[in-house]
Amino acid sequence: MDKGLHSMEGKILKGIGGFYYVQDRAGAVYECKAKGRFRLEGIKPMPGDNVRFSPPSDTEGGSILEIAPRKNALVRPMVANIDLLLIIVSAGKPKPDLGLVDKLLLYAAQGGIPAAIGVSKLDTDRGMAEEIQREYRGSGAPVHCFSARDGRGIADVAELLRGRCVCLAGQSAVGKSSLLNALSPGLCLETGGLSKKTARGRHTTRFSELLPLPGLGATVIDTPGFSILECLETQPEELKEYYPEFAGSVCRFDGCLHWKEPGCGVKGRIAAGEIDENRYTRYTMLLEELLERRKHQYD
Ligand SMILES: Nc1nc2c(ncn2[C@@H]2O[C@H](COP(=O)(O)OP(=O)(O)OP(=O)(O)O)[C@@H](O)[C@H]2O)c(=O)[nH]1
Ligand SMILES: [Mg+2]
Ligand SMILES: [Zn+2]
Repeated sequence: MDKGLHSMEGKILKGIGGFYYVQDRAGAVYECKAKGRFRLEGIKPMPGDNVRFSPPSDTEGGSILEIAPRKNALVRPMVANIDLLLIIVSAGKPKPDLGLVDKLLLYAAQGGIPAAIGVSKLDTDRGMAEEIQREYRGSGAPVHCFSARDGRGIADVAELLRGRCVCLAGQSAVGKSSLLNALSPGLCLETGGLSKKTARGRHTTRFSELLPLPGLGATVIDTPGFSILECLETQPEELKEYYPEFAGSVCRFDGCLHWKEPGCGVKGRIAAGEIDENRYTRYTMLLEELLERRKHQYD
């Protein structure tokens, strides 16, 4: 128990080859190993974990002693205790994949993680940025438009991130790393062109890394986010619950999926301009995908 005397509290930034890099409140980083007991208990420390640790001394290496209960955890990228999933979509190139945005919103909601949408490259297509903002007005996720190139909207995104642990997600080349560089120029993250797809292997490292943004008291995790979608497990009947804009619609049938049923109140509200039609159309596509998947489960 004497170890407790020298123990400190911190957050795991990354793990590599059995070592964990733990940052204390003051910003210093310590190399630690996990106690064997964690392996016995089947617990693997992950980036984002809040831990109690004993720092390395002259005679002994650093050691993680205790892991605080996680409020949430993503599998890919592997990270715990996310305060916000920031979904980035480009107003210009690459062509916005709003179906992916919808799925990421669903993924965040299922994990109990608040989500926000960042529309990047505002400098290239203002009209498209405004269209995306319109489509997600009822989604419950705030939408922030910005340009890492000319700096517009960056201050608002900085406020959104302040003091939080934020996971970025979105298609390749939408400008996630460019955004982080604009927020914190000292990071010097590598950015690339649209053809960067071929270099994808470099991003799919097994280890997620939390990057501190000192000026904002925030930590961020920069990731090629599309891989986190493999584990979407939603029942078709539940899907509509994840669309706040549908709430309060009055349908003729109980349990209306807002799909092909007659007397569906959602469709009436689309006609009245209260629900965005494109977001609804993508809802039906996702619903059909989930129904199809279920059908094949029992084939
Ligand atoms: N016009 C314009 N181009 C931008 C902006 N932000 C980023 N870009 C360009 O978009 C390309 C991709 O940017 P990255 O920041 O590497 O994109 P990423 O999302 O990190 O891509 P991955 O790491 O592959 O997932 C680069 O050529 C950037 O210069 C912007 O606000 N406006
Ligand atoms: Mg990047
Ligand atoms: Zn309905």
